[in-house]
Amino acid sequence: MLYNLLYPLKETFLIFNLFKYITFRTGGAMMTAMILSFIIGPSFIAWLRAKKVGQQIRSDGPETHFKKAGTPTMGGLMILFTVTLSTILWVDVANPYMWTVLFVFLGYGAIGFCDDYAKLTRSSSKGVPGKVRLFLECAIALVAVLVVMILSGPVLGSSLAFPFFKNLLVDLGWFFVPFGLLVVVGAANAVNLTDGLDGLAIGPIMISAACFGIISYLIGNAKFAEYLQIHYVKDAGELAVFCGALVGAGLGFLWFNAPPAMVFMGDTGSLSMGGALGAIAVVTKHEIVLAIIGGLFVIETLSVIIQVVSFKTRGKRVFKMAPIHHHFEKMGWAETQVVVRFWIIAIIFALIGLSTLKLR
Ligand code: 57M
Repeated sequence: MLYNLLYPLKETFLIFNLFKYITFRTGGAMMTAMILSFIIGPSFIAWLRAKKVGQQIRSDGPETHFKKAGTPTMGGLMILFTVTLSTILWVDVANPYMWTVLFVFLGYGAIGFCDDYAKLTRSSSKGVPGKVRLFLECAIALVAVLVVMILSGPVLGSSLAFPFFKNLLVDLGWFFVPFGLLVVVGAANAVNLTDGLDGLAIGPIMISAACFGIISYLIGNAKFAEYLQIHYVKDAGELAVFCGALVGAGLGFLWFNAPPAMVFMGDTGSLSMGGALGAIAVVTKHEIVLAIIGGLFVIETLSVIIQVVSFKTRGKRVFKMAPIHHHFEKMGWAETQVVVRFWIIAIIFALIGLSTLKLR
């Protein structure tokens, strides 16, 4: 919004020329979201406490988690607020991709909120029925994927890009619709499964958001895209501003979610941020790279699939408990040890993912 209001006045106030630069506005969005989180965080958590928005802890989980009962959840509401406000403040509000990603972010946030709210009011770990949740997630993703396909135009809109190959695009036609759905819904649920230890999810979310900030910026710049021999997506650069806001809000949230956590993000946070990352991957044609950068989320999801399949078919567990972070807790690793080591793995995945930009 500041761009739309102030940049036209650049002839009179030279300094407003700065608003032309996506990098400057990304930094602005990041700082705004972070500072806002630090300011509102304490009173927001106090408000959640007053409303008794406390987490139910499953009795079949690791014993170390029992003491976490009553920790305020739905901290994702703070993330939704700070990211949305900072993005709208710093982005070019005429950019359609930004609204599409924001639609997924807020839509998935609303689904997560209903789920968290249902769990609280029913005082159990069962929220919105799984099928209803999946239907709503697919409906929102469908709208977003169709809009992206229209905005990107024929061929590019329905094509899948391959990392490590120069400008290799395979046109999936209408099959791109279910594929895009899988990316958005899958990303949201993978992040959701990962969010089971203090700080575990938000670290890799910030790492992925930072990587996708860089990717969006390069993809949306014709010169950089040509130099790197990656496909150019006009207007996608503005998504860097959203990614910057996500990193800023993530840092602010981590301040309060650092062990021992004062607040959990809830499904409100995990579904919204996961869904948004999926939507950004679809816009930037970096769906496969999302699976690399978000490799930790993929491992967490695979551990659940392997565990459930093994248990149902052989009656035996592969892991002491799934998702895999619980397995390491059960092996005796301290919670912070699991978290920091998983962050290290997430950083390694992110570096491999980013290298695909150059290694072609
Ligand atoms: C969300 N939610 C956390 C918090 C957070 C199919 C099955 C594997 C599904 C899976 C599941 O339900 N996953 C989704 C996991 C929960 O956190 C809340 O949920 C939000 C995220 N959606 O923001 O509001 C608990 O996680 C801990 N936590 C922290 N710090 C944080 O910053 O310590 C969360 C955030 C919180 C808190 O204890 O209560 C969760 O884990 O429930 N189910 C599971 O993950 C369960 N696994 C399981 O049943 N495995 C079986 C299956 C696969 C066969 C097995 O291995 O045998 C575990 N969940 C729990 N205990 N709580 C089992 C043990």
